[in-house]
Amino acid sequence: MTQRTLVLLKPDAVRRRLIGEIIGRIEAKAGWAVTALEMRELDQETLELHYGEHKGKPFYEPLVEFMSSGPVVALVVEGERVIEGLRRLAGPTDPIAAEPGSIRGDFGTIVRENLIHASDSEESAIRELKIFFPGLS
Ligand code: RTP
Ligand code: MG
Repeated sequence: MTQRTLVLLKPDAVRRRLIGEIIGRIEAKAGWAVTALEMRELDQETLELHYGEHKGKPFYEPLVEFMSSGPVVALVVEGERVIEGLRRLAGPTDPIAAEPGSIRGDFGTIVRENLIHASDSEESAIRELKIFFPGLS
């Protein structure tokens, strides 16, 4: 099943010069391809759309502050079962709980600064891709 997912390399990944390392791990997966890529700063409106499900939670405000603290790299990744696969490659939200070998397990520090976002379902992927890459057919 070929799918498309949205990946964000968060501001900590950019600051720590991990863009190449993370994209390298994604591209190393056979059959996965980066089909669009953009570095950009995220405004409040975009973040509210993207992380709207978390509005009102205690971590929401610090999350938005962190996500707007520097540029992110937004990617479209396509491939076989890429939605589930990228969530596994990223590892659990909390880097302490993430296995070595996963991106968050190898490089993550605290739960908020966990380097990477990847859509968590087909519905999320469709919704999020529209926010970041509205021109995509
Ligand atoms: P993401 O949406 O960024 O891919 O991460 P996720 O699905 O693994 O985690 P989610 O529950 O959607 O949370 C979104 C992001 O909010 C930050 N967070 N901080 N307790 C906390 O301080 C806390 N919980 C979550 C993380 O940056 C998380 O990735
Ligand atoms: Mg999430």
